[in-house]
Amino acid sequence: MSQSEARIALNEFAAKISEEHLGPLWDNLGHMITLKPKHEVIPYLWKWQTIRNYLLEAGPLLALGRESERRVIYLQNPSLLKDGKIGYSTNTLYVGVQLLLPGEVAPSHRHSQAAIRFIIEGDGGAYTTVDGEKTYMERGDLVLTPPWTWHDHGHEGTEPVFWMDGLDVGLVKTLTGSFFEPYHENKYPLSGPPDGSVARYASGVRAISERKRKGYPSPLINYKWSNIKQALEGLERLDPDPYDGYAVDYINPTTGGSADARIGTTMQRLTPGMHTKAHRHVHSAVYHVLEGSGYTVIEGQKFEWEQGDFFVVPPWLWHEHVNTGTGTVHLFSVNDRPVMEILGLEQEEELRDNNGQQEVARTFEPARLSK
Ligand code: GTQ
Repeated sequence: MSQSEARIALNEFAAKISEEHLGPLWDNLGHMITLKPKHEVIPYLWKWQTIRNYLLEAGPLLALGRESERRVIYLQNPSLLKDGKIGYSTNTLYVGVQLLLPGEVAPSHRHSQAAIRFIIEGDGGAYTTVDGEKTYMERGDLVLTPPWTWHDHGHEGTEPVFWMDGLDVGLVKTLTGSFFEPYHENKYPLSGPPDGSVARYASGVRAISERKRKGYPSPLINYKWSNIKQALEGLERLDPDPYDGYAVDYINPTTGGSADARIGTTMQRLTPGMHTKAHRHVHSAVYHVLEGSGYTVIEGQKFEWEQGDFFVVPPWLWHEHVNTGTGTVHLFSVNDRPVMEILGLEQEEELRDNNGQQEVARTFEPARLSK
């Protein structure tokens, strides 16, 4: 049999077994087991003013209640929208921005997805209740609602409050583990005074009443910005990380592991003029610019950002960060690093060429979806 005859015979063979829902590995191995991570997630950037204006427009349009649950506009990675898909921010992560108006209540519910909130704007009168602990949310705070904990949001202040939601929606969907349950009342009953966990844990020490507590979820539900800021100031006395500047991971005080077991949370400080080296890693991340201005180069493309903006760093793409302003930059991000670590999938590589920095080939412009 000649080579081409053999190929034809093999193709016929493949067609024949496919009728029994069987496939030949020899044709598909390279698609299943790729040489390096392959995915459809593209780097993208969303402007804060666009999201904020649309949310304010949605304010009077959408009443909060059991039909709507939450007033949230979320980041749809353009490449994950194909084939009628809903589109998240990366394969694993969903990020949205939520608006709560004075006096409103977003009713209590629970779900198997992990969720974090990062507070962007408001006068401090808004709160989240997590399994009966009420915590007031100020700009820069990170609030956890671990999987399957009851949570509702309310607002006793006078100004609209905006925060970032991060959930592992894509991950849980892929793993077919989604469950949701509404609470039978709008508000879950309080089990103690507000911010009990902050009082017991937030300063790197813990109340002695908590000695026996260990494991997941984290007993601390609000990582106050004032504490995180202080930690970053302390780090400035040391050498910065070459790829991430002065950076901290939020941790569970009883384990030292990630604050949320599945969603990694990180805060980076870039001092004026700082330009980090490029690296790439398996985990993906969604960034929010808490303050400052600069840009991130992702695979040769420049993403310019300022306060409030969001951008996606997909898996295994080269990226580096630059502070171009006169002030300090603080970048908050959610990532799926804890999952990659637990599953033994995390890999990291540093860029060696060009002194560890990329050539900038083009600058990102948001593309409107034409319908
Ligand atoms: O506030 O509980 O953005 O359940 C998506 C799902 C927020 C929330 C989101 C949610 C919430």
